[in-house]
Amino acid sequence: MKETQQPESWESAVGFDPHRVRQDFPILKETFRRGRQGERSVPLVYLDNAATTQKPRPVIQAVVDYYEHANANVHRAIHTLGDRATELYEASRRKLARFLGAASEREIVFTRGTTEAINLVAAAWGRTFLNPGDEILLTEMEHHSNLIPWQLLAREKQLTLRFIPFQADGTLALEHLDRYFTPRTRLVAVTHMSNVFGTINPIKAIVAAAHRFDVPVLVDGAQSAPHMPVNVQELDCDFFALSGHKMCGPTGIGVLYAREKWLEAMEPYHGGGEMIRSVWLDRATWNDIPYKFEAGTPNIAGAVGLGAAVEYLSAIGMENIARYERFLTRYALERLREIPGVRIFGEAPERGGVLSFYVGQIHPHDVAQFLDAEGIAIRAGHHCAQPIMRKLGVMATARASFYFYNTPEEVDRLIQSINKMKEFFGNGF
Ligand code: C6P
Repeated sequence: MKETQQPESWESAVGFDPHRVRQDFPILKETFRRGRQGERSVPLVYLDNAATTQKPRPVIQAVVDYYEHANANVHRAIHTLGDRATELYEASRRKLARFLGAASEREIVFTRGTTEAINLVAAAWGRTFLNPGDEILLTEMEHHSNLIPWQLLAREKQLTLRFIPFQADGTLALEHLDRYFTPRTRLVAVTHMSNVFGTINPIKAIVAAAHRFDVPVLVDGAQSAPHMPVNVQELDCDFFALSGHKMCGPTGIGVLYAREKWLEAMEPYHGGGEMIRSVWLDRATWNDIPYKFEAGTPNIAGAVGLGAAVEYLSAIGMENIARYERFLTRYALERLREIPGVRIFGEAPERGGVLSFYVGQIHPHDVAQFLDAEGIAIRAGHHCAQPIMRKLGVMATARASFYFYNTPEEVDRLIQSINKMKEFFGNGF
C-alpha cells in the first residue's frame, strides 16, 4: 500500500487548515461498529458532499437560537418575537444578496432549494413570457431538476427543447456556440457545475452569447455556489438557483436570484398569504418583490441557518475553499488513476471535486456498499441525471464528492479501500 502522497504545498497555498475546520463539524467525529460482533470501529469518511453537506456548529446553533429566542411568524406579527423573527429572516436575505453579489436583496427569493427555484422560473417566467413554438436551450448534462420543469412546461405550452451536447471528456460542445440559437430561442438554462462529471461550465461565455441574441440565462448553481466564489453581476446571468443544504446550511431552504426586472414582470408562482397586497373575492393585487414569490409561512429557521452558513463559508473564504478543493481533487484523480481498472467519467480541465468512476466490472452499488463497510460514504446511482447515464452507456456510477473539510488522508482511505475491494472481488474485478 502506498504512503500518503499529499500534494505539495497545499497547506501554504490555502488560507485555512482543513484539519482544524473539521472540529466545527460534530458529525465528522462519528465512528461505526463493523465486523460480525461489531469488534471493529471505523471512523466516518464523508465523501457524499454533492448530495448534501454536513453542518458546522455555528449553523446548528443559529437554528437552535432562533427557536429558543425568536420563533414567530414573519412580516405579520405585531409583537417583539415577530420583530425578531422578521429581522433575522431579512438579515439572512441581505447576507445571501452579499454572498451572491446581487444588486439588491429584492432580487433574493427564498425557496425550498434549487429544484423549487427552477420550478418557480419555469412556472412564473414561463407562464408570463413563453408561447407555442418557442425554444428553450438546455444541455445534455443537466440534473433532472433543470430538465423536468422544462419538459412539463414544453408539454403545456407546446415549446421545443434543444440541447447542447456533452463530449467524451464531460465538457460541453461549445465551439460555435451561436449555432444553437434560433430566432425562437427564449431562454438558456444550464448547470454551472455538473454533479456527475464535476465539469465547471464557462457561464460567462454562455451568457455573453445568449445576451447577444437577447436571450436570458438561468444558471443551476446547486454544485457551484458551495464551492467557488459566485458573483451574479459578474456572471451577468438572469437567474441563479442554489440549495442551502449543499453549502453547510439546513435542508428545505434555497435561493432563487433573479434580476429585479424579471421579478417585477413575472406572474406569481404560488398563491396564498404574504404574496398579496389587496384581495377581493374575485381578484387580487400582488405584494412587492421578492415577497410576491414567497406565498405562505416560509422556512424561517432554514433561512436563518443558511444566513449563518454563508457567513461561515465567507469567513473561510470562497477563494480558499475553491483552491483547496482543486488540490484535493487533483490528488484524488492522480491516485485513482494509479489503480488499474478504474474508469473515471469526466476529464474536464476546469472541474470541481466530484469524481464519478467505475471500479472494474463491479456494480457501483456494490462499490458503495463495500466502501460503507469501511466507513466511507459515497453515492452510487444515476445521480438524478439519467440522460447522462444513457449517453455514457451505463446504469449508474460510483461518485465521491469533496468539501473543504475533507483531507488528503481521507482520499488515501478511499484509495486503500478500493484496493482492498479489488482483492475481495478477485476475478470479478
Ligand atoms: N444533486 C446529487 O447527489 P435540490 O435537491 O433541489 O437541493 O438540488 C437539486 C439539484 C439541482 N442541480 C444539480 C446540479 C444538483 O446536483 C442537484 C442535486 C444531488 O447530485 C441530489 S440528486
